[in-house]
Amino acid sequence: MPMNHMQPFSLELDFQTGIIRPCNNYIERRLSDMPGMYADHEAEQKALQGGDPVIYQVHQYDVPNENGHLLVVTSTIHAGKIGDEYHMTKGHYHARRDTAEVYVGLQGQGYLLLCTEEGGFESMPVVPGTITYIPPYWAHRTVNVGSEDFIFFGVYPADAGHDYGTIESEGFPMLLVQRDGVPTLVPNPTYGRPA
Ligand code: M6P
Ligand code: ZN
Repeated sequence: MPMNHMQPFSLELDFQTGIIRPCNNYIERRLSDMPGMYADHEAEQKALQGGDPVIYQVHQYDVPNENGHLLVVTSTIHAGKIGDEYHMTKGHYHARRDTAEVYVGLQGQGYLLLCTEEGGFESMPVVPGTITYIPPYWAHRTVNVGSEDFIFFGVYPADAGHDYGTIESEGFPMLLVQRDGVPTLVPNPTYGRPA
């Protein structure tokens, strides 16, 4: 075996919390880390003043960012809303657009929202046991529509990279909000325009 081959390894995944052990890349995103991403800016300001809540946590195990390697990652989105919009991830395209990703629902009630640069949009529920396939060229965002943590596992090419800028400036075509107590997709009034 050539010396530069990496050794196989295994990790422990806690399905109740989404924590991966060991974990060499932990990210915590608070509301202040995603300015202007929620449609209701007044509710955003209020929540920031009220303590800047942690919206989600990401546990990833980093391997070399090289073609051939895969990254494994979990996200734990805490339940809640900013205004009537459910807690969600920032959402991203892959910097290398021709790379896919797979998510597996582990806990809670979530949705996956996807869009393309040509204006395409799709959404699908993600619950424990759901496998979703995110093809190349689709931006992806996840949303917790339940009353407990929404936790999912993901795997994607290690050289994919994250492009946040496109979503930061354009947003997603649709928002997932609570209407009459029910998760409802509504058109994003500022889609395509800087927030
Ligand atoms: C999933 C994966 C990660 C991503 C995380 C949070 O676990 O797609 O690559 O980082 O969700 O989403 P975002 O990076 O958009 O904040
Ligand atoms: Zn991704």
